[in-house]
Amino acid sequence: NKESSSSRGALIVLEGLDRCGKTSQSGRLYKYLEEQGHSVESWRFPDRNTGVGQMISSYLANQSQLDDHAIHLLFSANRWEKRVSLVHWIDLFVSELYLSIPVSLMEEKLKSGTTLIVDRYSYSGVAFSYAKGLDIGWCKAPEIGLLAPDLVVYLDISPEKAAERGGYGDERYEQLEFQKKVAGSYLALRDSSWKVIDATLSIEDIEKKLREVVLDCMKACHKGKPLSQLWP
Ligand code: NYM
Repeated sequence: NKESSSSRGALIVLEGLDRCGKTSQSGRLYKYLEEQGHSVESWRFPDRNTGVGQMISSYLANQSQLDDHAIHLLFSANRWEKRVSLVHWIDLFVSELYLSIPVSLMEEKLKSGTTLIVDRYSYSGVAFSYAKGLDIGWCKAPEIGLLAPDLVVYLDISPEKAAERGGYGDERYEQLEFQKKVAGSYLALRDSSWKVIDATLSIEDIEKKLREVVLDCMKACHKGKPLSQLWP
């Protein structure tokens, strides 16, 4: 129908410390929205599938060393490369036939009505680098002009509680002392528009609260709330 074809999807971002439960909640939310018949995709940053993403992945696995500023810019570049398509068609050479397949990135998806649930975004970028001691203004600068989320949900857990959950892997940053600094960074970044959910509630209670704020936000976007850019 006319209304739904002209309405856009919502850009929903989930943030929080490592082990706060973001990834499982985004999976549950995705499943729910899809079952309700919404056009929805589940994204995450870093996106390790691109060339830049592979450099990030090897840095996180301690397989390469990079200056703190350099890795910060790579995380940001990884978001920029997913913002908007440079070319709308990619040519694939398959047994002497050229096939064209459309490539649609963040902006096109939202404009065509797809809601994106994104596990980490610019706030992670700033929070982790600021926790290392970089200047916060410098950290925010490369994110200027990226699409601003319509909703940021912060899954709130203390670093100590998150550490108790176990399962910190071997990746960089997954240590209690550093996570305490990251928690401080998030506090500095948070504003009143963020929806903060207590991440120590039961999985079902978190899921319920998350659905409520997300559905409200999707309604506002359907009604014509314009897309905007960082930092508002
Ligand atoms: N991280 C993630 C950053 O330091 N900057 C960023 O911009 C983003 C998106 O990467 N510990 C950090 C946070 C995580 C790590 O993320 C890997 P995940 O969600 O564990 O794949």
